[in-house]
Amino acid sequence: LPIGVFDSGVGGISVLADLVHQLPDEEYIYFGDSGNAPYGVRSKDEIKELSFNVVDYLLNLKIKALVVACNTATSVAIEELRSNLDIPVIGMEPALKPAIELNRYGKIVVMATPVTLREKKFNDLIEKFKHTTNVVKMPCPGLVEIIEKKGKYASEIEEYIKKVFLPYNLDEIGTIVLGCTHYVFIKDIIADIVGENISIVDGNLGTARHVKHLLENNGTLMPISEENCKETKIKVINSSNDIKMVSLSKKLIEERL
Ligand code: DGN
Repeated sequence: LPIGVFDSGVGGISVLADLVHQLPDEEYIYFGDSGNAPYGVRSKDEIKELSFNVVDYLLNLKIKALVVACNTATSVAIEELRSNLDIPVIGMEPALKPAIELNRYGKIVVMATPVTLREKKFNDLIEKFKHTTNVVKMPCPGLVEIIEKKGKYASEIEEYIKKVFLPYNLDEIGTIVLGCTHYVFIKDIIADIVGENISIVDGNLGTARHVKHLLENNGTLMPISEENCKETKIKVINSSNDIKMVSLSKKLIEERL
């Protein structure tokens, strides 16, 4: 059976890329709920309802594991999803731990949707590391919307990123955590603006490794094939019929392979 992956839009494709890279012999169904994006400014109840709708759809197609490739949906719905499903459910977590492990001088800035930064899940995570670090929350309302837009968006993103970093002295920042799967697509733009002295980390690889580990443990991991030219089977579904998602997924997956 395939692994189901979902996000409010294109963001989770960045997670899919790492999954395919780690587990090329699996099959995948990706559901991007662009028709209802962004989730990050909605109420908790709405996000839960939308998430359950997508998950029901994926379960009907039969999947062996669910990856919630969205930090926002993970923050509000992961526990309920876990208790309602009898397959492994893997969510996202802003990569605070990897950022701390980098052990760089300076602040750790976590960029994410307002919901992710406000929810208990993230605040529990900060609490866990409160003695070791200096974490700055940087909510980025509206950024997902720009990334979801069709066509070129680089200049709009540049303007946005410059504006959110304006109140900060870049010399005091050591690491930036991309706590939203959409932001992985604009990593290069962020890097150009903040400069090479700041590290930028995301949680995608951690999630992909976690999926591998869980499937290994429950005996449903596809055996890794000898020849690595086998093509991974990926089905992409989009609730707003956006072809950008299909072309993006092809591009990103090729890049990571
Ligand atoms: N990719 C989602 C996340 O990781 O939070 C974005 C959520 C949204 O739609 N705002």
